[in-house]
Amino acid sequence: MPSIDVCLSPEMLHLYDLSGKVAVVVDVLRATSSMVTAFAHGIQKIIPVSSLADCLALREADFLTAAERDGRQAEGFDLGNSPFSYMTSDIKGKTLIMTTTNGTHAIKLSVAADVVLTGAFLNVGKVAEFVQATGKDVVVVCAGWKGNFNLEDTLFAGALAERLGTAFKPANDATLAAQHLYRLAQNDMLTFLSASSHVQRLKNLNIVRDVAFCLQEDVYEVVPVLKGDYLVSLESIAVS
Ligand code: 3SL
Repeated sequence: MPSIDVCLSPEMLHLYDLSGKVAVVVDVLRATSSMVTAFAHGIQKIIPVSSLADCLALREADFLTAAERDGRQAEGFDLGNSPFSYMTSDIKGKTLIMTTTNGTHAIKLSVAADVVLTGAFLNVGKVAEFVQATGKDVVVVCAGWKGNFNLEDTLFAGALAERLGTAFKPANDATLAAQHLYRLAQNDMLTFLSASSHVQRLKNLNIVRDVAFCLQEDVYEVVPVLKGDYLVSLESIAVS
């Protein structure tokens, strides 16, 4: 039986062997939620990069750039990290180069996996379907915050474990803890997370509506998957 494991922070990734497995990278607030939203609105490719310098260096005519640091849009880039900025037909067919404080870095750190995809509450059902179809062991890589644990990514891991049900065995206590937390939180995740550090940080920046949006389950049916250096939607690979 395949297993589901949870890496609670990218700092712990050295303890995990990703080879032969599916890595589901999650940064609920807000990087992977924005990526899922962008694919749902027709973006063609997202190139995740770790640094602002790489984001600028890879820029080409017609590419969009997105950069966030400490919750704010970095100066000199087209977009920040709010899912609402990707709800436009202007992004259709475009390539986006994106760097965020934690999310894009966690993706770069997960490339040893057989398959790397990005998950969020917004697409958790589709992620579960895909993972189930592979039959491979899965590791949820929580982006956290600057190497630290965060609650919202752990809740996503719990939600995914719940969706996978008894067909996947919990690999260790991190999975069990994530499931317990998700069961406690699922009826009102917004209240459950109200004192959490990143929700507080976003509140201080007046970014409250993003939090409520990102905590909704199964809004979109897209699954961003890493193909070489960039993410595409799984559906586009299946069609081509
Ligand atoms: O850390 C990240 O990658 C971001 O998602 C953080 S924020 O929500 O844009 O502040």
